[in-house]
Amino acid sequence: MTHKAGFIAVVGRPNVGKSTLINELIGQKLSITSHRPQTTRHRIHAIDTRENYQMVFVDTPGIHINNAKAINAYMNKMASASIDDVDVIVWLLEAKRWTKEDTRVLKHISTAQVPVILCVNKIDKLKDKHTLLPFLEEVAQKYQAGDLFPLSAFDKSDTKALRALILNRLPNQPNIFDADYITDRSEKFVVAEFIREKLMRHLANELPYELTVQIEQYKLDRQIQKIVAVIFVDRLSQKSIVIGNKGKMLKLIGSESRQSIENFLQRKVYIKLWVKVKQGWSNNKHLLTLLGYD
Ligand SMILES: Nc1nc2c(ncn2[C@@H]2O[C@H](COP(=O)(O)OP(=O)(O)OP(=O)(O)O)[C@@H](O)[C@H]2O)c(=O)[nH]1
Ligand SMILES: [Mg+2]
Repeated sequence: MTHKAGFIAVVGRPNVGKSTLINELIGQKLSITSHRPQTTRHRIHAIDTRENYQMVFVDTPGIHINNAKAINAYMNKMASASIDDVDVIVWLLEAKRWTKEDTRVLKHISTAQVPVILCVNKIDKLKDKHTLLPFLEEVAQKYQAGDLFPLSAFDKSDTKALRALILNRLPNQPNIFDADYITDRSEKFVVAEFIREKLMRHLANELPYELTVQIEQYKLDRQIQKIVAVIFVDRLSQKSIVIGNKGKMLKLIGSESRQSIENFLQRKVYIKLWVKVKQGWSNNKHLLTLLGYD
């Protein structure tokens, strides 16, 4: 039996469903998702190892146009760098929604030297499926991909078919990582991201991107994972939003984070959250490095 393995970059503009699709493809929640654009900030590998293959998915921040802040430049750089050095590119679009940012992604993709699978996601949202065909034709005019694949990330038969398509394009080679690896990131990193996911889901409307999470303490104490994390905000006024009326918001963030983390770690978790102001972190290269954006 031949064994296949390789890196698959999943790229596209923010909010098209890259992280959702990767979680579905590997069958485990690893990458954080939310209804807000620019949820993913760091490149992360999600590894799926089976008897006959190892797929290493590279989740990337959405390529976007607003480049003003240092963090935006960092995110775009991470995303475009991921297009090189992979074996397959999955480029994700959203059904019937081509934007200027998709045109920007197209520019990066057009120089790619590896097979590109162009996926049109969220087709479950279309009321009339017949309207998809003209969109696919329009897309095919802009870019001739090896494969054009409409799907819904939530549809198991779609993700199964996509997995087979990816497998077809992977080179024959042994595993790249140990079979029991699921990511290149540390447990602590994933835990911090899960907390940030809850913040994005509940508060992104109030504080778009001015949030980051740092784990201050992480230790196993009699089978219980003890976690102390600090939520950094940009301004003092944002601190009270995160804490909420009588501390309600922070409590909710804490309890939802605990559930996700327990699911991921498969052990009991105790979590304590603090909120601190670190002014201007999202536009300060030095602070970005200190907070792990390097
Ligand atoms: N209806 C529908 N919603 C989807 C589908 N795939 C993803 N979504 C939703 O789209 C939103 C964005 O999903 P993400 O996976 O966070 O998108 P992303 O491309 O990783 O976004 P960034 O990390 O910000 O670049 C979430 O609310 C998802 O639940 C789909 O196939 N159908
Ligand atoms: Mg994402």
